[in-house]
Amino acid sequence: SNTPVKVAVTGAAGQIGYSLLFRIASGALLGPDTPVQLRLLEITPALKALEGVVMELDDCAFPLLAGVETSDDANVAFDGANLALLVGARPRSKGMERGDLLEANGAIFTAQGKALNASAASDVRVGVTGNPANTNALIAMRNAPDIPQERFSALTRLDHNRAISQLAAKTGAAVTDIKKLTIWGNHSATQYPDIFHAEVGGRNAAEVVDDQAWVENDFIPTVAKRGAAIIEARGSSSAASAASATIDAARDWLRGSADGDWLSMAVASDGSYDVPEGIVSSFPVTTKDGSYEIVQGLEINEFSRGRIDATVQELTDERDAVASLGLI
Ligand code: NAX
Repeated sequence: SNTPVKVAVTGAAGQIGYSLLFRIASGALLGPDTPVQLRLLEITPALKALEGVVMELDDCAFPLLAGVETSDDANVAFDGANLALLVGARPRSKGMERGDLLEANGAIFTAQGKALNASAASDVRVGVTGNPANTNALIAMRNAPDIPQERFSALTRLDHNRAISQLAAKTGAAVTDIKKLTIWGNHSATQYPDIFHAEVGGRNAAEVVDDQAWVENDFIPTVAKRGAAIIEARGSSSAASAASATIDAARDWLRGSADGDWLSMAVASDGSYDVPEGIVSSFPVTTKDGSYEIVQGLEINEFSRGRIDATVQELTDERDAVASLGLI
């Protein structure tokens, strides 16, 4: 029999959810032969809006959609989940300090970590999109002691895809010609998109570009500030592209990265590249059958070292802040 894969999505009535759910239900995540059951979590005041989204899912008559459950209880939504996409989070509101934001999200991700620990399937993979994504993933991981920490990741695939698009435009290449790009560190303005190991049509990208000023003054800030540019243009934050990256990341994690290429994923550091063990930081990874491996042995030049150290410093500061709040 073809048992449906249970995919839990939090924040399902939000903007990203409105794009994400329909693509999962259409087969973009698990392929054309795998039925999917959606298990949707929202806060109580958003359950009515979520019912409207479910009506639209019904109205698509997706052949692969084997059912939709909704709840405002994480233990119900995560029950038996094989994949949990944690999209819902508390946005920063006016006048909110960084510490307040970490605390508000800490409450959400401690509870969801505990619920995953208690209710999810034994093969669960957890992808965190909701911001601050790296630290939210760290909190969920540390509150789910029975789930191996390699089952948690935070989304830097949108940054990765943005960087591929910018590099393709600069070099006149197709996006499919760009390989081995890396996002290091935090999904924040300090992230470091690294082209020194990337390839454009099989040639070293930094040599093809041959313009360090462009890398420093144009490429890196454009990728790192893309989210703000989209808010400025669209009047709301990136949603369809964030949903698309959430799908790409989960699909490649479960089904594997391409030969001769790698991906960017924020995962628990094992100390590789002198990133302190335990923080959730973005690395170059290869994936296969739901597991990842951090790409080893890359030579890090002085410029990259400084950028990696800066974004990692921000992550250790966030880790220290949530530790002092008792969240991990
Ligand atoms: P929305 O505000 O449209 O939707 C968020 C939804 O989450 C809301 O419906 C809300 O009710 C729900 N929610 C809040 N607390 C919840 C809880 N405890 N349990 C379940 N649901 C809860 O935001 P949207 O634009 O969809 O963005 C969602 C998150 O993705 C935000 O944190 C956003 O900052 C983050 N992003 C992360 C990106 C990344 O690359 N990692 C890029 C896009 C996006 O900015």
